[in-house]
Amino acid sequence: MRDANPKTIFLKDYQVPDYLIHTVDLTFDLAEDNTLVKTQLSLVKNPSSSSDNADLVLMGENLVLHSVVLDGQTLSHPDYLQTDEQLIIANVPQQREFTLTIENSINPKANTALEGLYLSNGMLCTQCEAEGFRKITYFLDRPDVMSRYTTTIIGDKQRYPVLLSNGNKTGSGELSDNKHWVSWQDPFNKPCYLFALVAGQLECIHDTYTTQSGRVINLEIFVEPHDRDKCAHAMQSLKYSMAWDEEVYGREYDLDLYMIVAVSHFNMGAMENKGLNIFNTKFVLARPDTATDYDYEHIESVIAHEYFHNWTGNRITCRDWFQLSLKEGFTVFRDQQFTADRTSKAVKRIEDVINLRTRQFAEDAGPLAHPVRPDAYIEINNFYTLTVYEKGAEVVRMLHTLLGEQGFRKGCDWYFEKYDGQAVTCDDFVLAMTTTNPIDLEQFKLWYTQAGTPVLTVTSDYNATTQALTLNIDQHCPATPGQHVKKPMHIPVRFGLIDQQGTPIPCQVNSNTALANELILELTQASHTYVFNDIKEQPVVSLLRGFSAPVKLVMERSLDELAFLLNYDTDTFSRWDAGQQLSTQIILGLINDIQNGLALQLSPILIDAFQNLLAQSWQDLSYFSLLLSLPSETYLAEQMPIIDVVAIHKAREFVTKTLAENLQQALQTWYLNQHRDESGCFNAEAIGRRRIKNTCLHYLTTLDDAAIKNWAHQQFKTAKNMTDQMAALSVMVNNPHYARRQCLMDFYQQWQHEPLVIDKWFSLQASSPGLDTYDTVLALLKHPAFELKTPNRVRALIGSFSQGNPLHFHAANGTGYQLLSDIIIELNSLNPQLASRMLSPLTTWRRYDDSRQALMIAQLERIIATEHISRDLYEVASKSLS
Ligand code: B3K
Ligand code: ZN
Repeated sequence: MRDANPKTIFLKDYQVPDYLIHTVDLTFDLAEDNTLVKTQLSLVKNPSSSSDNADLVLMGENLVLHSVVLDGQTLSHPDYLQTDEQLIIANVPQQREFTLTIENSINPKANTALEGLYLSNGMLCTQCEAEGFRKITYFLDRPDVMSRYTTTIIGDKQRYPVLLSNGNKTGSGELSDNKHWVSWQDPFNKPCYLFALVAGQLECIHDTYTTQSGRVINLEIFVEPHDRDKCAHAMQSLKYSMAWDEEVYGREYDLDLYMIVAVSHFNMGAMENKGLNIFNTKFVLARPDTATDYDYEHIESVIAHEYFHNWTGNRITCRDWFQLSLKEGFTVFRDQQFTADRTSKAVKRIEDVINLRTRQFAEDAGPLAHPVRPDAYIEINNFYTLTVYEKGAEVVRMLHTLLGEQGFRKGCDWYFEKYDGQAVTCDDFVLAMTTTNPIDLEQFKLWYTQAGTPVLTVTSDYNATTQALTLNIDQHCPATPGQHVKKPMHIPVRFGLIDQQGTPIPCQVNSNTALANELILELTQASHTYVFNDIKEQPVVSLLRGFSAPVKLVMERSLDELAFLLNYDTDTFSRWDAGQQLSTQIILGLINDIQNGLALQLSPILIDAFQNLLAQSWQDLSYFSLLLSLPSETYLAEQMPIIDVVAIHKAREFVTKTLAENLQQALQTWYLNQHRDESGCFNAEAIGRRRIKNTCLHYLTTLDDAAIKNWAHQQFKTAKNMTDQMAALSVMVNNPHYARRQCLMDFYQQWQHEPLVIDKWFSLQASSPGLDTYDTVLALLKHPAFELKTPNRVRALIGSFSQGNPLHFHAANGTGYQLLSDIIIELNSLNPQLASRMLSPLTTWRRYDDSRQALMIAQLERIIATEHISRDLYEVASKSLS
């Protein structure tokens, strides 16, 4: 372990920094294996600090220190002390500003952790969030130290013709030895996690954007030369994002230049460095023949997300890393709103809820559950979680729901105005909302501090004589690690009633409020009873519309009632959700039958419901496809007390195939009507056509029908866009198909020079339910294109197998677990962040049967015994075992 006793950092111990850094002047002399860094800092004792210690403690890791100069005086021991993680300078001036100059060197080539300055395909680039700047130089590496930066980069002209950093370019020139230099100045104060440097042989795609106030901003996307034809969509997305933030939040861009660089080796999606975003190539590069509709949508939303950070994250940043959701939850909410506006509101909401309910709910119910604002961590990189991001966004969404569009905007305006240039907390964000709106959010703040997913238990009773509907809602939040007793939360529940013809019934919470077709019930107590009067007939209750709160809803409903809501609910989310609950109940019943050795029979209610859907005409074909999609195996697993991966897979397959058998004609008609050549259209109609067509193909190819198998094969061979080609290949890989091997080989041949497409090829094979998947994964690990140092490749092969293939990963003999642990142990020394992320499927061992539990625990114990285990891996492995 890096540290024999990994230290836990607590929010309650937060102290203001003892020193502030006004200016940072950096000079880099680049070389792959030995980059020299000269840092000149102007520092001052922080007037708000109460410490009387005159030592300055800087953080630094893996640095070779050459010299330390204080106000022109070269220091030597014992004026300074160097440890593995710190540089302590004794007796610095307390009453005046002072200058510290440090020279050190680093080795980007040896940096496989991809944090700090590292090498990717010959290009040098940085990743500093959360604590990577300390791997570049000694510094006060914490977000509440904000400084003005100038950066000079010196490098070889051939190897590094492009030299970039934050802000505006202020100078450049030639040097001897075939070198050149470029200087950059960032006029905005920023924390060091937003620092960035890029150097390499890059092509620049240039465009401009004129802001609403008339300023012309230069937009530049830098990529490796062979990728220059894949940047148009990213550029367009950036322009849409800039216009949207002006229109919806009144936020304009502040520098004259906005740069994006795409790199192949990246631990996450992208990074919002001031004026110089660095992106995983996956979220920049797209051409219709290489990227699917899904990729296009993700690129647009990640470009937007990083752009939106300029205000929510950069201009106003986090006081400490516990406040991470201040910038991430809010920015995710903003990118969700943007995508909803740009595509289909209904589809976007459903996709976000699917992600939340399958993945975040599992996190919230597992050994690593933590509040949206965690109160302790060992390694902050482990807290870039679904809870901080996605649940954090739901918390902001609830504020939006409670305050309304205008009230929320007033709060945001105040927040931007008041805290611009500062490092603040989640409480400050809530304060902005209460200052500008007549609302008490004290109880609401529990959403930031209480972990776990609240469960709402609902009963309703209609009395025909009194014409009253009584609705009872109880809330309960289960215990999570370290939090055994929970308080009731403030929960907005969107609600409506429908009559037997599907018409909304106006209702009111009490006689003082107006009648409305839809209400927001604000739960604050453990139990609430609402009585709705003058309800002339037995109504159907539609609850948690739009998924107005991140909670689990428990309400007994008959299959008929769910089928009714699937047909009639006026809320697009609740309508879809009724269909999901209908299929879930049916599949869970079949799982039970499988476990009891009974013959399977599919309820005609589901067949009729789907038939009904297929018989209608639809405006939004993407929404229609979602209505036709069954809940995933992962979602179904979450609904079971003990997960039975084999029965889940069998039951779901049975339902898919039986629906296909019964609805073959209608599915074929939809497929054939929507299957047309759309080489490059990325608009809602074309996307919808592809989506519904491929959903139908997915059902149809479960049938043993030679004609349909040919359709898939033909679609694969003639596809002009990646969505169609991939959809065809995927049904051929996931079902027995005569051309499976051949098409997989052809696909590789066709795309071997496009790494992002080859990732799809790895991922598809690793997630196949086919019998030979485990052996295939073993073989792919030895494939020349597999590379443990490339996170995208590891995620494509190992991530898809362990997180997207429950059937094979949880094979009863434990081979899946062993394979994953072998990889994690190797990754531990190469890339601790990636190793710890890959561990997540093993942490849920409590959810499986005794025999699988024992096998999973054995692997976790093996991992925890790894020599030199990283903090990242240690924290996740030990918490999941304890
Ligand atoms: N802020 C970065 C995430 C950095 C993760 C560090 N381990 C990307 C984003 O959320 O926009
Ligand atoms: Zn973010």
